Amino acid sequence: PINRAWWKESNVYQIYPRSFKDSNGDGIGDIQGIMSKLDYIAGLGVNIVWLSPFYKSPQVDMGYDISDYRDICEEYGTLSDIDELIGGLHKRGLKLIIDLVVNHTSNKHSWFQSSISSKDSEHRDWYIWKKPTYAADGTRQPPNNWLSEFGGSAWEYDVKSDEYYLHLFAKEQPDLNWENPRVRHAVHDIMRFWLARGVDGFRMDVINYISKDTAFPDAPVIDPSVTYQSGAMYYATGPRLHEYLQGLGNILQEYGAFSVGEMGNVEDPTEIIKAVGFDRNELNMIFHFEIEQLDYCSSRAMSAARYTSRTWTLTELKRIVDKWQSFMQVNDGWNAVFLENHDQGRSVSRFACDAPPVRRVAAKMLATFLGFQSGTIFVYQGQELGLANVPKEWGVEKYRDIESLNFYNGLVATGESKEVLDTVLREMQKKARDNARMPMQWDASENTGFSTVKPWMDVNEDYRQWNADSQVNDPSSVYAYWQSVFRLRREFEDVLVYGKFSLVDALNESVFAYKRVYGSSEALVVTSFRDSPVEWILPKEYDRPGKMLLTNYSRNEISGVIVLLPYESFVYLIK
Ligand code: TEU
Ligand code: CA
Repeated sequence: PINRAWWKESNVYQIYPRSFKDSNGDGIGDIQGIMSKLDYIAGLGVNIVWLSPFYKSPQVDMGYDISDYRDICEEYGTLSDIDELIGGLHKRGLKLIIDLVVNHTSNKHSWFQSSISSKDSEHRDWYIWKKPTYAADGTRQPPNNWLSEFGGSAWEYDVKSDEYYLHLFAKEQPDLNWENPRVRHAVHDIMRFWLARGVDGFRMDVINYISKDTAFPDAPVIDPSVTYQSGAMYYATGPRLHEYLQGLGNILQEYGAFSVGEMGNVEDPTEIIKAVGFDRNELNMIFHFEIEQLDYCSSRAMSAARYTSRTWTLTELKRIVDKWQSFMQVNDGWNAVFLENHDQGRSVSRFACDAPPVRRVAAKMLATFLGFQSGTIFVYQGQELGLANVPKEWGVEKYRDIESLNFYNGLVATGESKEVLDTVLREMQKKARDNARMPMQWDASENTGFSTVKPWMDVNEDYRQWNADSQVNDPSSVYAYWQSVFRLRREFEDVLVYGKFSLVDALNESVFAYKRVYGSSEALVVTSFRDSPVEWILPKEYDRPGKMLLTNYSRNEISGVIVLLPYESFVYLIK
């Protein structure tokens, strides 16, 4: 029998503070803005809110570059606003988890300021400093060939000390040296600081990157057309990862806190199960990125992979979903199930279709696909409304994110043709992180009710049709559909939360069907990923009386050969 836990029965709503709601008319989302929307969030039926970084930050990477872990970015509010938020959520029975970004800090953090000030600084070895290497002709080079996730070398040279520091992300995000026990203690203290304040747990940013292979070997050349290469195999599951995670796990346990770790680029699933196994005392669950990378080109690295097109098939998606669902079941782990976050394109645009006639059913289909899997379901702000990617006409000047801009501007700098640049822009419109970062669409008024002034990032022009105000009281809306998903998960908890997952009709390239089984109850989930009708032969064992729990058209019965309408989906409970 499966181990039950409150966090397995929970579902999460992610808020990106800069883009959620502006309360004071400066065009930037803030904590009081979130306060004004707590009933909206509670109304959706989630149990946990995950708030992306709100700490003091130069905002080079939108708050994932933290300069003070114990204070709030002035644009977002004050510490007492956070206290108020915790109280407001708890009053409504919701928990708050916050982002723990401790693979790196901002270069403006006092630790780094001290570290870079002198080789003798007490914080020097809080970061990863290495001597240069030299080419045959004597030119100075970085310690190895690792590529930064935001382009260029992962090492930045410091003239004063003639050493390089490691930054797996922007050069303004130096990596902490977890080998140093003082660093680990400092992180533990930060966790205690927030847990004592009342937060209920953490989403841990790139937490699998904290232990690096201390030999820092050169990465193999996967893409010969570029100088720097992904070194992920030397830091995605480093030698001391689980030791460090257990250190974090001890504190989580002390407080009974929730944890979800972001774990991209992990090759070996046994490493994952060590991180999330029920009795391991590390993390509750992790995010993997295999679905998000379905439409990335795997022969390139980082941004180049993201912005090179790749077509995918439904059976590939099935293989990935089945792999993780089965894997966790067999190993007593637990999945974090998601399609969207602040780093990804909108799912309806990317995995289905956002064209007007089908957008609503397509968004509901994806809610069905996602919402009945085994795992804790994560919904990103706006996903519950079926919000879409940036308009196709947007030029590069409308984008704000360092990841896509560095990549695009790098191509401009090397003199790439207009044709190449246009291709990249087309891929950005599908997959750039900014797709998820436009202001949340609250109503049909100017600036979509997000702000009284022009927001920090342009709103999506479709906001007059697509906004929360028009959906919350409409039983046929995407929002209402998500409400049903969460209600059904509660109502049929045994089968929909704890039931065993398996694929149905696994080789079908148009229909993603699966079942959940618990004792004698069984739920059949059927979703069509096609924009035209498809015939689907109902497997004989489902040609039995049952109950339609949810449908995105108006189907009541199923039997024989079913003609599934474009993006049709349903959940059928067998009696
Ligand atoms: O993201 C880590 C990361 O690698 C993503 O940028 C990437 O898009 C994903 O793994 C898919 O390949 C986290 C944060 O979510 C992101 O916003 C930060 O920029 C990054 O860490 C650095 O803190
Ligand atoms: Ca504001």
